[in-house]
Amino acid sequence: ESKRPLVVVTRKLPDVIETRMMELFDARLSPDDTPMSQAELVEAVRTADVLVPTVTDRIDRTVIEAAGPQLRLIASFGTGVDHIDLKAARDRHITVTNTPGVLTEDTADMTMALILGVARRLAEGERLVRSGQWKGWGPTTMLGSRIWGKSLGILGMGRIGGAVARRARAFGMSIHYHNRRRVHPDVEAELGATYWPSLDQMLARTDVISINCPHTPATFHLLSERRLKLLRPGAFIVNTSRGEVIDETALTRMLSKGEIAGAGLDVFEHEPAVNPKLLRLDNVVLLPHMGSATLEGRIDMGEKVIVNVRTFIDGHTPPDRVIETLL
Ligand code: 8YV
Repeated sequence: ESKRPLVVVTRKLPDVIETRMMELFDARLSPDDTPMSQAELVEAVRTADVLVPTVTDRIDRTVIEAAGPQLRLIASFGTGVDHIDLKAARDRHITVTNTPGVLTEDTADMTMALILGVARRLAEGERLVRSGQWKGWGPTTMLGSRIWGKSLGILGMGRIGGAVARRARAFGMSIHYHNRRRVHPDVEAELGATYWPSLDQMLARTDVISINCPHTPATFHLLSERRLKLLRPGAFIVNTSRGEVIDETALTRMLSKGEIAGAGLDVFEHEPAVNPKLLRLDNVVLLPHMGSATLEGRIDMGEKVIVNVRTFIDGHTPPDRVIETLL
């Protein structure tokens, strides 16, 4: 019998996934759920045949260059791959895979939750009730803004952007999007979405902007102070993608000054650190990166990781291979 591959997993995964991994591989699982340090990652890649990192692991050039020659696959547990230096991996002929598709609907649900949460002041209302300060119903208390009839600008029309568009349409919003490429006309028609080749022009007619693009060098701080200023009066922003796409310092300043009406943020520029000034604002809903955090989704992600690893080990191209130049 050939030697089973040593698969090192950096974080605690759902039990069913860990059990399956132990059946299939020489799996080194994470006993506790603390993120690995760079030193621990370097140590892991010296002997691992396959590394299964998550979004909390910076797989930078240092880590990749420390890998022993046996490391051939990085099978990431997650869709975003901005934590992995893909060029360094390519230089070492290491294949990278991710888990797209299975967290699309969950992340789109969370995007809607944030849109509704900000517009209808959900977290603020909840805080009011819990504080014991609620004085009873009043015709002008806790007024939010209606999302029906408002325009939603989707930045990044991939799988998640499309799932957000379908939902938002059912809530009576008009759908606009900006993307590097225009999507197929049939898809556009199905989503009822209007394409804006110019992000600036889209922002100028947007009431709610949703970030659904990956973080790449091209999208870093794409929503700069200058661009945020283009939004319509009363506009707000939601982000379930990556914090780096927004200039968080500028956003915080503008929220404080009321230049942006609100924000629903599931992701931050320096997670788990959150700008302390954001914590003091009432017009923001802040979540701890839980856009895809459903039990079902995590199991689906784990199953995808297993399929990628098994396919690769059997000598075939894994289904979710990340091609760096396509990002
Ligand atoms: C995951 C995410 O929680 O998949 C992503 O890109 O940001 C999250 O949905 C994370 O990646 C798990 O590693």
